[in-house]
Amino acid sequence: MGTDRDTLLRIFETAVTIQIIDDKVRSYIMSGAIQTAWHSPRGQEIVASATGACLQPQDYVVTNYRGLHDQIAKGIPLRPLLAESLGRVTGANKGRGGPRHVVHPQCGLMLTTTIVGGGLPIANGLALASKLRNDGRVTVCNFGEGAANIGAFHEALNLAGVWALPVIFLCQNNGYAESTRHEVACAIEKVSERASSYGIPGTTVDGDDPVAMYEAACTAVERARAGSGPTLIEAMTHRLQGHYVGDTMSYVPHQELEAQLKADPVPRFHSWLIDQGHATEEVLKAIEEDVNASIADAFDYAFSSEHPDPADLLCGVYAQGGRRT
Ligand SMILES: Cc1ncc(C[n+]2csc(CCOP(=O)(O)OP(=O)(O)O)c2C)c(N)n1
Repeated sequence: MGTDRDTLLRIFETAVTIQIIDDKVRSYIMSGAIQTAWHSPRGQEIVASATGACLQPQDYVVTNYRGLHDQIAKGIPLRPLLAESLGRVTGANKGRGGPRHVVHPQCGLMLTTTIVGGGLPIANGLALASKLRNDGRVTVCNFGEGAANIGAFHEALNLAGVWALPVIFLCQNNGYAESTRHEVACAIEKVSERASSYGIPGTTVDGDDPVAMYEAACTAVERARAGSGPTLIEAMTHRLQGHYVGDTMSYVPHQELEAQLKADPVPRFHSWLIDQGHATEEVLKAIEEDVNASIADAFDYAFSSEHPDPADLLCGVYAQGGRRT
């Protein structure tokens, strides 16, 4: 395994990409330049970036409406990703899905769903297909701790355990499901303890720690790829923005939010890389400049693309294709 310098810098580059894009999308929404619903993954960048670094291009990922970080970490090219987020015809899904329904099968991003807990049984289906085909792929299924209280979570973990499916259930525990704190909705402290009910390993990890997150994800990926079955990872993290853009977070105690904002994992990772001697300020600056250039190019592409033609609305909906006459 081992988190070598290249891997750490790759994780950093992905995390910075997520952070900058998310900050820009929110500011475009607030200025009225774009109109979309948006659920920010700020604060959860390291979970996705470190996990993505353990995966192969052919592996599958399932995510939810807060999935920008998972989509970027799976390697979806920024142009079609941002064009989709802006609802443009050049988007990954021709602008019809928007940010909360992105799929990009060529990159292994198989589902972005708004149905809380809905991704878990679907991830099992993908993993079952891989197992039957013996193609060596693993599936990572991302969801929040709120989703771990949905029936589908329990059904999916049970079946994955029984069939030893090559799937990693990655619970991104950001402490809140909309405005509901974890402890008000769940009688046990650690979601990962639930794994034992289904005969699979469960672990809780600091999701904001790139090394710990990378090692936990790689262990689970190796186990799944070796045919030994699923793992439940609970990655402890924080949501630095509201549930959606416009949510004022009045339900989060002021001091708690202040402390979390101070501990923003991306700048913390930046300082850590320098303190540990993995990179200099110049190296990280060069990475950030490259990232900014790619993002500027992708936003230009998205903004200069057309919205879908309403006349094409039903194309691709029915098996026969084409327009309904
Ligand atoms: C089946 C279902 N129930 C309720 C909702 C409404 N809803 C949207 S997001 C959300 C909170 C989910 O919290 P969590 O799973 O912790 O994920 P997070 O938003 O924190 O990433 C809820 C209840 C939904 N989309 N789907």
